[in-house]
Amino acid sequence: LELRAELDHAIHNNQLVLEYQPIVRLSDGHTAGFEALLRWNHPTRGRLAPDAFIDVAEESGLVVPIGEWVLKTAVEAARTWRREHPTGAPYVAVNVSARQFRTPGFVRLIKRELAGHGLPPSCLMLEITESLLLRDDEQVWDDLAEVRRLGVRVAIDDFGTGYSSLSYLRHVPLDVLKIDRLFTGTIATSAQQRALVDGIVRLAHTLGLEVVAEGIETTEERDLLRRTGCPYGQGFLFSRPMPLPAALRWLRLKQ
Ligand code: G
Ligand code: G
Ligand code: MN
Ligand code: NA
Repeated sequence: LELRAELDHAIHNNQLVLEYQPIVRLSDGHTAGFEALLRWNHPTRGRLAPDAFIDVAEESGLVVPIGEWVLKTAVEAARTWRREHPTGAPYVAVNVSARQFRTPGFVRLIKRELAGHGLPPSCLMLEITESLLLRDDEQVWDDLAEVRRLGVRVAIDDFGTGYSSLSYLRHVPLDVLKIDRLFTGTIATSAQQRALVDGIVRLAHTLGLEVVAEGIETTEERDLLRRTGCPYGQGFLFSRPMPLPAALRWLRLKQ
């Protein structure tokens, strides 16, 4: 209960911040996008990652205003780096919780934020989880389809950690599959894991999905992924999540 009150307070007192982690094209290191990751500068407990408060946010409904703030802030960031890099500007990928996605008006919010900042929808990617897709909820699928009709891309996050059947991948309106870092972290030491990642990459290609491998920490992992045909990656090898000014410096150096 205390955390809930503090979180409410946090929204209004600028204690929430976004950091941006580059998503890199493995063939040449080009920055294709940034994932926006939420942090809470808690007055006494220091910097908190979402795992420490997202459940409370969900249960209390605060995830809705927080999600609005995240979307707005991320879109503003995308506009900022687009101003500096008009061609080939990176997209911004935003994590969207199931509760947030199912809030009435979510699609309207996206339209409003994009239009308000004069940004093409291709600048935005939504990262959703498998659990959202497993809901037998027609509204979710309609909303996903509508968002994609706008030109916003949709990624499935943490792929491979849920226990869903693969069959839904054929039907779901998706553009990108993000391979969970659980797999990335073991490819260098396990032939079995390597085979599994290879299978996921092929499956994605067959279904016309783009692939991003998460949690790349070593050049060995990067090279193995590149060799399996995985086009994009993200992880501490390239960069930790960083505040916007550092992300802009990163782009000036790399782009
Ligand atoms: O850096 P990392 O600890 O940020 O992220 C932990 C988890 O929190 C990840 O599963 C990530 O998807 C999730 N997450 C990060 N930012 C956001 C956000 O803005 N909204 C939601 N709902 N989840 C987020
Ligand atoms: O669930 P999601 O993929 O949205 O969460 C991203 C999380 O992964 C964030 O907490 C981010 O800080 C973390 N992360 C990003 N790159 C790496 C990495 O190379 N290694 C590890 N261990 N975590 C990473
Ligand atoms: Mn994510
Ligand atoms: Na993930």
